[in-house]
Amino acid sequence: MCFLADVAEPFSYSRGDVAFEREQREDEGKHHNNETRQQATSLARKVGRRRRAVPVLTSLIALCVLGTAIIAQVAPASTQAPPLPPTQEKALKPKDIFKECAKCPEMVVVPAGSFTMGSPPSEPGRSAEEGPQHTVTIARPFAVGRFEVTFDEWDACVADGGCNGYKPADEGWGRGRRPVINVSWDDAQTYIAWLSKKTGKSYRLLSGAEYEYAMRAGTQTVYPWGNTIGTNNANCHACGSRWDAKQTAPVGSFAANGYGLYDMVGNVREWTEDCYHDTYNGAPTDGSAWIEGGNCYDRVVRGGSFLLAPAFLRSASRYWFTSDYRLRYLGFRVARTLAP
Ligand SMILES: [Ca+2]
Repeated sequence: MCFLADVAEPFSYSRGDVAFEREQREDEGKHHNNETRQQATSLARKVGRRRRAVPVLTSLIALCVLGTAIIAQVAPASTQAPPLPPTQEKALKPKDIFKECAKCPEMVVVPAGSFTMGSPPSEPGRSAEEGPQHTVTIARPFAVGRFEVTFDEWDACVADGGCNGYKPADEGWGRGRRPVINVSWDDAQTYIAWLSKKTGKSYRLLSGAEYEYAMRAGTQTVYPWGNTIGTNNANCHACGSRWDAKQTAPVGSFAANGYGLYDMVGNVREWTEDCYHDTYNGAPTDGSAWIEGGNCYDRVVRGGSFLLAPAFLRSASRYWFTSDYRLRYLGFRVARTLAP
């Protein structure tokens, strides 16, 4: 068993500790990267060069061959995993998995349902902002990223001309299947805009309520797997994993929760759509993002990270960061509303 007080945690802090945030920001935030924006037009230029290389009056057969070559180069991203046709979208069942372009995030269908959001006053490690507990009912299934958005997925956005050409630093831990880090809430919105445009579907962040609902996956325990942190269930400061307090783990390195979602607990903290409110008084009860009446300069983050003590990984735990913070333990995953 592992409690917050047991952990000699260099990065532990008091909730609302603005000094900590400032310190973190100075230490590791704002990795403004001036790398040149990758040109998504490179393929078009290749095609253009090929066109110029073909003699003007060669046979129709040669033109057909060229056309086929162009299609072969352009097609894969859109044909390997096309956006879901409406009939297939309507037929989706909970736990079904889909993705809508070759390098788009895998999405899992989460069922409709109700849960108790927040924590009881008796829960060790909780804070006042986790109350009052209230019932939230999510009327319809929705889709949630199976994993945190990875560097591979982020870099595909940049290569395709999206994400403002921003290539976040990986801290020397590697890119690939590790979760993208050093991305602000504002950066996450650029990825979502690219993904939505590419697929023609409305991708978005999860609301805070959706995050907790999807993380709990039908449980009301402190963690999705029980009331203690256990061993090697996640990546945190004292989770018993090989990455604890050092770095991110490749996504999917731990068991999925009951809805088939990975790393909702730990690894990187994740941005949500919610603006920050210091209690749940007046919170929506339908799972929608809580924007009204809040401080939208600060956005709610969820799930804890590889640097944080187990108390911050509790299902009810939440925190916030200013929307332009870029931190080495902060990423995101995407969600999508499904057509009825
Ligand atoms: Ca996470």
